[in-house]
Amino acid sequence: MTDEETGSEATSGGDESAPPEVDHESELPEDHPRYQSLLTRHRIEEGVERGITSTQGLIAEGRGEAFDYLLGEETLPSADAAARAAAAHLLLAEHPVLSVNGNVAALVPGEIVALADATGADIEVNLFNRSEERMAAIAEHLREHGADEVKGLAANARIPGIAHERAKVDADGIGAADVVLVPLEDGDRAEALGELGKTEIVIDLNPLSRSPRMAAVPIIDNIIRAVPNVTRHARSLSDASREELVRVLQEFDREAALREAERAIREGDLE
Ligand code: PTJ
Repeated sequence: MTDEETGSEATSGGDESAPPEVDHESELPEDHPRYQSLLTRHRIEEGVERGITSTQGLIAEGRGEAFDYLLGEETLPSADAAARAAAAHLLLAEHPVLSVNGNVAALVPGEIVALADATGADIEVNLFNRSEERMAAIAEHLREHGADEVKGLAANARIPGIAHERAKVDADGIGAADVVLVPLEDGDRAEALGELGKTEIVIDLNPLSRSPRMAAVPIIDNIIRAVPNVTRHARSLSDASREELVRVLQEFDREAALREAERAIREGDLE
């Protein structure tokens, strides 16, 4: 669509209508009041076009976006505290793993690589709608964004108690992990990973969803903001002693984080 067809007003700040279709995200107007939402939609759409994100991922994104709208598209102080606790868990872990699905790969590929670098975590692709083509496309996409090694393709271990494709993991990846970041998922795998004694960090905009409710650390925030925020905390905690990191974990209140997010969504002031 051209500017003439949409009217140039559409791209100016203050007008909340979507700007004309863009080929690259750098063309999105950063001063648009709904910039973050436009960026997210653009990345997800491109993810589907590139065979990275499933069409169901579009629906999941729409659901997340509604919650983010009610949160005012901002990181709550309780979500920031959760991001700090997540960083402490990842730094204390023997074998941390960041699990990546089609939405995560489309939305925050470079940011996941940066978090893995800051915490020494492995990156593993794990899909609900698993196909060899999508697995390969996501691994390639992550490598293009700087990942050295991407796990998940061997699929030589299974998580007990899961009937679907998400049960497939790498024995030396999620299979051997003590701490796993599990963003944007349903509750089945979160529950099964918990039963294996793994510590779970969940990023999900819905505080009522089963996966954040199962997690040791629920980060109720948009993944676009949450992953860079965990990385920022990991960098600032990189010289912290074991005792200091344990203190960060002890000070974090998961129930309060869930409660605060639910309160903000139900009672939020949408000025
Ligand atoms: O790539 P695949 O095949 O593994 O499939 C991935 C999807 C996301 C399609 C699959 O895991 C799925 O259907 O997930 P659900 O059950 O819709 O759950 C997704 C959760 O993520 C919902 O609670 C959404 O509110 C939340 N969510 C969506 N977008 C975001 C989000 N949370 C944080 N940031 C987002 N951008």
